[in-house]
Amino acid sequence: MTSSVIESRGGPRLTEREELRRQVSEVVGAAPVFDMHTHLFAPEFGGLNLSGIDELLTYHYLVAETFRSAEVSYESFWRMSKSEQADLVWRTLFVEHTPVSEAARGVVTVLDSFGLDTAAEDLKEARAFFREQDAASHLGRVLELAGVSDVVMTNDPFDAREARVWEGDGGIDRRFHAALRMDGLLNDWEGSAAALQARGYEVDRGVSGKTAGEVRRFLDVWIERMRPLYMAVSLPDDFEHPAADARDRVIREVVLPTARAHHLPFALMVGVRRGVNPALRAAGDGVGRASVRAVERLCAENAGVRFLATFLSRENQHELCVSARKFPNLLPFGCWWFLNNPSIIKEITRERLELLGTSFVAQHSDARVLEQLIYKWKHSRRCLADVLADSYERLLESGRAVTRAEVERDAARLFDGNFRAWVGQAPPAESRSNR
Ligand code: FIX
Ligand code: ZN
Repeated sequence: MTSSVIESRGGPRLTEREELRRQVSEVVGAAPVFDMHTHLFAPEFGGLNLSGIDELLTYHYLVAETFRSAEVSYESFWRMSKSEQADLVWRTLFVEHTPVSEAARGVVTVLDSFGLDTAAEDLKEARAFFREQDAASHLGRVLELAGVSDVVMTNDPFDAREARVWEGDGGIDRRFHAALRMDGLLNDWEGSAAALQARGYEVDRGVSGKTAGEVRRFLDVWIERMRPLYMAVSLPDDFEHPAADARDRVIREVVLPTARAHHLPFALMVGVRRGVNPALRAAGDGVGRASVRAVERLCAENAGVRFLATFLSRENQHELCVSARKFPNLLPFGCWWFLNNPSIIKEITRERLELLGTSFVAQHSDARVLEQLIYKWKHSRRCLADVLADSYERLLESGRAVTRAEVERDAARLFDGNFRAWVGQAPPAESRSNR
């Protein structure tokens, strides 16, 4: 036993600041992650899988940043091939400027983790490296480097490329799980109604008559096929509930009954302003402060439904914590998109720990390109370790020192356990046998 610890029944208590911080960093650095929201796909989805340096550099976060510094018109950028775009992004953000933004630093973290030159003049070495990788072992290596045990995809029941896999005979890689995305139904009801009619469902634009039952029948089929862990939707900053629109009717008459019937949580991702600058395409979405009350009302009216919620605006974060204190059927998750920056992750996580203890999901990656898992989780782990260590230090000042076992329990809850419990997934075999 060192002088920095005192034995207790739960293991040594960490009474010395430096040792405490060292152990927190070690535990948080190694805790397995259940990545509850990504845009990645299981290997069986073939071409939908994005990987490699060209995909990393043409991530929409970096495309938006490139337009701020490169002398290029939207038209000529979109006319370029993917590798020409990647070359331009690299030259602009990594050679001509210093890659200090979070998304640019992320690429540096990825290159560094594979031992590649992070300050190269061009992409020759990186391209050769990714070309040589065997897809299956590369996937295993990335998950290992990121410390991710499980990945939740974003699955669109209207996407024909996905449908071919779901409708096929083979299973999918067990490390990947489905999430049934409802954006089509809830953000483009007219388009979805037409698509459903084309598939033989008796629906109408006014969401009347047989419509709700027919859409539920459609969802039942997809739930049977995908076995999703939850249903999810991204919502605009002006989302309201109740509201006199098709979206609200579909939520009340289709989504909530489906959630009850299948015991499926409903994830709300609120505050995106799609197409603020359409010329930027996928990079053109913005953010707006949204109504947390709309989510509160959904939670209050549907006590039997479990909701997951994340808001895109920094200004909504405190209110979300307060709502979660009022509604045990509300689980806040992640630091989404424009919030996924160390300064804001730390602020939000501190706020959540102070108001909710460890009863939230600390982070999701939102990765679109496989190797992003490495940087997103490495950077987020660093933030969580700092913030948790600060909390434990304050606890120490108040008279209670934590044990390493308690730190492990907290990290496991924040990265894995809270989400697993919410979606009814059994804990991993190892921790089950430890109980
Ligand atoms: O709606 C979403 O799931 C968003 O995360 C994406 O649409 C967004 O483009 C993104 O990649 C953010 O990280
Ligand atoms: Zn997303």
